[in-house]
Amino acid sequence: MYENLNFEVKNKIAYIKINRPKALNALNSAVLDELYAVFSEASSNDEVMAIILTGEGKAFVAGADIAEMNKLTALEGKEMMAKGHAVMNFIESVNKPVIAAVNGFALGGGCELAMACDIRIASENAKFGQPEVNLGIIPGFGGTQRLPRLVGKGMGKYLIMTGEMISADEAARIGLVEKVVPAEELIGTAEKVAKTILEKAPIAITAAKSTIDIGYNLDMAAASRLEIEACAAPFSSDDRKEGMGAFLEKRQAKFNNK
Ligand code: CO8
Repeated sequence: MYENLNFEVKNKIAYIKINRPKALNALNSAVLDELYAVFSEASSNDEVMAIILTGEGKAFVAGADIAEMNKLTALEGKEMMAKGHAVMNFIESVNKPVIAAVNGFALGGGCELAMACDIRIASENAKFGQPEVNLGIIPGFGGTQRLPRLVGKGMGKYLIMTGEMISADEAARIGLVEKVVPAEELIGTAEKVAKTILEKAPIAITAAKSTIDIGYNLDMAAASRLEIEACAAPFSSDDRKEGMGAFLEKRQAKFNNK
């Protein structure tokens, strides 16, 4: 049981909803601990093949909890940042696709949380931003690194140095989100994307995720070697035989996920 989260598993999809709407789902230490725990649970549950993360109410997450942060010494702040990084890095490393269904404000630590997910679907009313400079700090849960990697260095600096809040459409235009849909279609669209991925060979999906994430931080020569090694595992799998065999026999592939 979680105090600040709802968690359920249905049809191979784990649904995680941050449920602290009175504080716009702000990430305090307890929420970060629970996020780590729930992603561990979803990751180790064999029934779960994809994860959808969303928020209750009008926010996805409005950032780290400012009331809690305000009481921290620099050393305690550092510990909180390390905890935030551990959560974001763990989400990124989970060997199942993670889709952020961004239902409202995704600010500061909320934008950082969405960026740690593999794919971001936003409702039309969602808002994104890294407003930390308004509080006298900079992003501390990975934003200075993940944002420029997603939207480019110039746009990353623009958003972090101005603290500007942008619309879902603008976020899609700059590559911060992959799809924008009406609010009532948000979870359905995230499910549709998850189901499309679940129809593919699971070993290929896991290999694609980790090869992209690890390779992104390597030089091209090392990244090429990584891809060659990483493609070897799915290449020798039954799913590869099935996928290619099905194509050649002009039939639908039946992977190990059925
Ligand atoms: N932390 C704590 N409480 C929050 C937060 C937050 N980030 N955001 C909103 N709340 C609370 C409000 O205080 C308010 O509480 P109460 O009802 O008790 O007064 C309640 O949620 C509702 O908020 P508002 O009344 O402000 O709602 P509005 O619709 O008027 O405004 C906004 C919505 C625009 C989202 C506004 O709430 C806002 O600007 N929130 C703060 C956004 C922000 O600055 N986020 C970045 C935080 S810093 C950060 O994430 C850095 C992470 C890494 C650093 C780690 C260092 C340790």
